[in-house]
Amino acid sequence: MLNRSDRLRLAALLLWTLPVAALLPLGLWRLWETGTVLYWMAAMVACSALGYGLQYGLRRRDARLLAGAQTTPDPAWPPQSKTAWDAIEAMATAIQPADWPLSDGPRLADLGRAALDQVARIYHPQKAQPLLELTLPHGLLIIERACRDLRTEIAAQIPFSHRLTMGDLLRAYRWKSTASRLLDLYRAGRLVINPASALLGETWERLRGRAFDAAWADLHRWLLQEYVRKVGYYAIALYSGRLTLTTDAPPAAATPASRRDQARAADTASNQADEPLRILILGRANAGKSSLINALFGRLTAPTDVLPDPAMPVTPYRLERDGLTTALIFDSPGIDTAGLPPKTLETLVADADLVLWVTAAHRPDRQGERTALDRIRALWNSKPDHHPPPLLIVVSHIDLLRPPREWQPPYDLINPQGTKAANIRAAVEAVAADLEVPTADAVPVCLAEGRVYNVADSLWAALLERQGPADRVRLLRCLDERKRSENWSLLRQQLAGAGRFLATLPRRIIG
Ligand SMILES: Nc1nc2c(ncn2[C@@H]2O[C@H](COP(=O)(O)OP(=O)(O)OP(=O)(O)O)[C@@H](O)[C@H]2O)c(=O)[nH]1
Ligand SMILES: [Mg+2]
Repeated sequence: MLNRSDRLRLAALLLWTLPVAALLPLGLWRLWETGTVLYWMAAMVACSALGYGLQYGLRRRDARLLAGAQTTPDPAWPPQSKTAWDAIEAMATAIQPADWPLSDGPRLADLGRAALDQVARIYHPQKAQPLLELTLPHGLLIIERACRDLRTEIAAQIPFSHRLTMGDLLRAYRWKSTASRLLDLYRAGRLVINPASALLGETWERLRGRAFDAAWADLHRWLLQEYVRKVGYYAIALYSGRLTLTTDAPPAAATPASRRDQARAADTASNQADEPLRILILGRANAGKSSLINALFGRLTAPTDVLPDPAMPVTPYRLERDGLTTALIFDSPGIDTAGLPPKTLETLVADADLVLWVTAAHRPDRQGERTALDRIRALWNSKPDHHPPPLLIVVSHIDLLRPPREWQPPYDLINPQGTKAANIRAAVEAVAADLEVPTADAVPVCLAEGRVYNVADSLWAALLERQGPADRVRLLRCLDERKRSENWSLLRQQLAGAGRFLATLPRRIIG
């Protein structure tokens, strides 16, 4: 219903437009009189066709621009987050703009809630109302982040969005139906006065209207989809521990455990402020684990000055090299010895960003290693909200393969010539099959002192290749740690706040 002020506004508008609107019938009359009306019609058809083509092209360009301005998932997300993102993406794609008018605030809030619910359901599948698992500050954080991003995107993508007020938009919405009713009236009148031109005009109107409506629908759809994606993105970031309540910067500060290990590292140079990459060396006794560390360092690093830690039977060394995130590399006792109990092994692999598994090429009984490795893999797979650390198999003792007397590196292992090279290649394939890893993840080396081979080139290259995935594991590990410490520090703050409140309570009551 039009209220009184709207009606007066409408009258003002009519008075403004009446003289201009009268020009059309008057002009047509004049054209008719001079016999040029057909030319005018031809020009009108040509202009309409050009205009329609231009509008069509613009719409396609806009669609491309909008598609480019689309929230995408973080490539560093673990598998569970990717599942959640697929659900959000499916929800965004299925959105019909007609179902979600922008003027209906409560309905839009429902849409945001549905996106949140979608994510919560994946992280808390056993809960009937998973959304209720979210704390109030965390809920507010998602809204804050999603709104911040949407604001910058809208400002960047929608022309004049920084000049249009919410009132403008609402008024435009309210007026739309009135205006179209009036337009219908005008069209009917025109049809009576001049059927031919009205018919042409009608076709033109329709084409133009359709093109503009479609462009508006595209924008409307983009807005809704981005809204869902943004809410989903931050909900996923929060549930997977990548968003914490207190700070914004990606956390890579050294965790307490790594600070301790750095202090224990044989080479106690200045401690790194950033969290180091934690590389864990595992394997059976005598496989060549300690020799691997020496070969990687290129010199003997005696861990004599290291304090023995009975709870953690591993020895950390600092590993620095161009192109590699500063790392701590941990030497461990054989997995088949009493020196590495299963519980300790579990803690170690849970904290590792990269695992180097050393196995001797000349010892073909690998059932025990396979069992241990499968247990470790099961442990990793039980945490879908984490990436499993990359695993590299180091196949040592290749110099002892048949013929054992022959040792004349380098060997071409891609096109093996001679028995030794063929045996090395066969050993690598056997190890890969026994431990169920791709052959590309097994690197043959010799670690015997004075005979070190294939470490400086192939092994280092394989290590550096796995740095990206290992860094992702490191970052998630830091975030977990920060979330843990944040929980405590927030609780401390809140308790302190509550304490202050209680202390001043008597005064407040009396005052
Ligand atoms: N011939 C040969 N000997 C090797 C190779 N790698 C290691 N060794 C020798 O194997 C023996 C055991 O090597 P370590 O590096 O101490 O083995 P480890 O895995 O650290 O053994 P634990 O610490 O007892 O579990 C040492 O005598 C090494 O010199 C290799 O590739 N070829
Ligand atoms: Mg050792």
